[in-house]
Amino acid sequence: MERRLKIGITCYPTLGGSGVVATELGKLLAERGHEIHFITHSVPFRLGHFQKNIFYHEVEVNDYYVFRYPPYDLSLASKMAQVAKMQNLDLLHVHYAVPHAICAYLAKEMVGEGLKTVTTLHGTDITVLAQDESLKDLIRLAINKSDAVTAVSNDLIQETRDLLDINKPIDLTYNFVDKRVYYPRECSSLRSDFVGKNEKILMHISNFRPVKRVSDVVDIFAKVSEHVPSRLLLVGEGPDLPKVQHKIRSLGLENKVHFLGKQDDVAHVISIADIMLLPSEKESFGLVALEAMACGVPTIGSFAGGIPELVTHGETGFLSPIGDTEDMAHHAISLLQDETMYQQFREACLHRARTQFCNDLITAEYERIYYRVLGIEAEIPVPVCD
Ligand code: GMT
Repeated sequence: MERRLKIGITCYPTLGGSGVVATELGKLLAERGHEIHFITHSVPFRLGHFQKNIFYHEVEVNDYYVFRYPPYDLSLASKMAQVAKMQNLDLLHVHYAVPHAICAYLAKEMVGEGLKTVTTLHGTDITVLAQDESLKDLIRLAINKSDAVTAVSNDLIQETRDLLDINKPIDLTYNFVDKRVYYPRECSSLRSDFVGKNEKILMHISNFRPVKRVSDVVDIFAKVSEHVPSRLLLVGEGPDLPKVQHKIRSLGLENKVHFLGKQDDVAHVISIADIMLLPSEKESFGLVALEAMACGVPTIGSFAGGIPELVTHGETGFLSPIGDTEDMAHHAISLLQDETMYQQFREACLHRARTQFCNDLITAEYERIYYRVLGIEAEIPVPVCD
């Protein structure tokens, strides 16, 4: 192995795709022999059991009585600097620009140039927050001060350039799936809890925020269920959940829709689905569509953001303009009614996930970036993913 690195990782530990990517990446890097220090306010939810080379440092917020708003960001920056000095870290890799990238910059100012910083942009840190004039300059500063910046799709790279007028290079680091976890699971018994032999399952997984357009999911399902005996499984929770529940009741679909709440064993749950629905308004990549792809489940979704870089229209799923639920339903119906086409899509999904987005490939990409910012000459072979 090339020189073993000591890396601090900061992410949102309790929710979201960026936290999943950061945690899974940390675990994979640790397996490859690097020393990983998670610096977060709680244990990352995907961390799982004890693993060699992984350490966790909790950020504690100082809530001194004069503070109306206890300064989490400053506590995080101090903790990053403290861990970096104590553990002799080579670099800090932060996920999501706000506030993590700016905290990393502060930490570097405290530690000195020896500490390098890498920022990964995940989505709404740019597509929503960088549109906010009160944050724009701060996000630009954070990006410009990072030794390397990566983003999870070409679309997000372009949007970052356009919104923030950034000229520095931004590396592309797609989301990935661990092929040892995401593959089609045997799930006939779980499936039979929800559907009969000739019924299909449509699924949506998200944090039910407005950008996910979960109401569109219900509209698509309402149209599909008129033609194909089917059920809709909704996984996750969030602010739009009550609105969605109301819509389901008003359309009289209560008996055909199941709410599964938050689920940990996503690979198992996804494996029972026939189609994943992702009609988002904004989606820098769409990790859930990749997880579905790796389990052999095609996605019907929108052309938003980076989704077309992941879902090949007409091969591993179908995409439509944002909000065009009629077209999305039409695609879902034709796919579900044509078994031969469905099997072709399934095979294409499995192949694309394994070869283009496998864990080994993307982890090696991140390693290459780390060695580059540290000025270490390293030969990282391109892994063969088949
Ligand atoms: O940007 C967000 O909304 C948060 C973030 C998260 O933590 O879930 O999601 C983004 O990051 C994921 C991992 O890189 C991407 O797969 C999601 O597409 C992206 N979400 C959006 O762009 C809405």
